[in-house]
Amino acid sequence: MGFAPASLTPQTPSSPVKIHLQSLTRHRIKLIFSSFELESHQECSYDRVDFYDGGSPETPTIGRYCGSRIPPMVVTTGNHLFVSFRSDSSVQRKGFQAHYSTACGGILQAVPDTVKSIFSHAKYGSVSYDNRADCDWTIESSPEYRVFLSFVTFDVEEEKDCGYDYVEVFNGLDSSGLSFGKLCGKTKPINLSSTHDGLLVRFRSDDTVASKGFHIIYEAIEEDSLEI
Ligand SMILES: [Ca+2]
Repeated sequence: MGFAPASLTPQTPSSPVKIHLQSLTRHRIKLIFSSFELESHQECSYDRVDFYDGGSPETPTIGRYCGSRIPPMVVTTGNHLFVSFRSDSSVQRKGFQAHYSTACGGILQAVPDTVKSIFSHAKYGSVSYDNRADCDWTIESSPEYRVFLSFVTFDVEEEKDCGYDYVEVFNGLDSSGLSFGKLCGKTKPINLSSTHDGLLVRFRSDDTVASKGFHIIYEAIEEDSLEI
């Protein structure tokens, strides 16, 4: 169901160290530095670490860091993070240490004939979701397709107005789209479909009482293949 938090502690070899992290639960990847000490240079021309928002160095860059100031937290938009660490042959420093974990939400692509899953949290099935969850998943489809979404399991703290914890799905890629209403409790909600380019799935939880969470599946369907 994903990966356990671990640490990255590259030494300082002369050839680049490349690491590709993938979160199997379609959650974003969050990386927090605990120590950082690389050779300092204004453009990081000698020793440096680069982060990319995807599975390769051809994907958009998140940041390039060197020197001894601890970088800010790195968070991806999808479930891939590519790390490239390079050092030249002179002036060695201690390197860096970082811990990665999953952060909920992200930007997802719905594809025809391919069923994909969203879980409320990375440890779905073994523990309840976290308090103070604040997750937005946008699910985009290609032109001529809609996003079809179905709840496989659903268990979110119940309150008559869903005022504590809730899932809210919007018809569109942000919360300006029409809401399908706040969902909570143990009753599995009906299937949903976007009228055009995508859906936003929002999950919020308050400070106390957590439930099992949910498993959603989604795929792209042709615009005229379903009426809801
Ligand atoms: Ca709660």
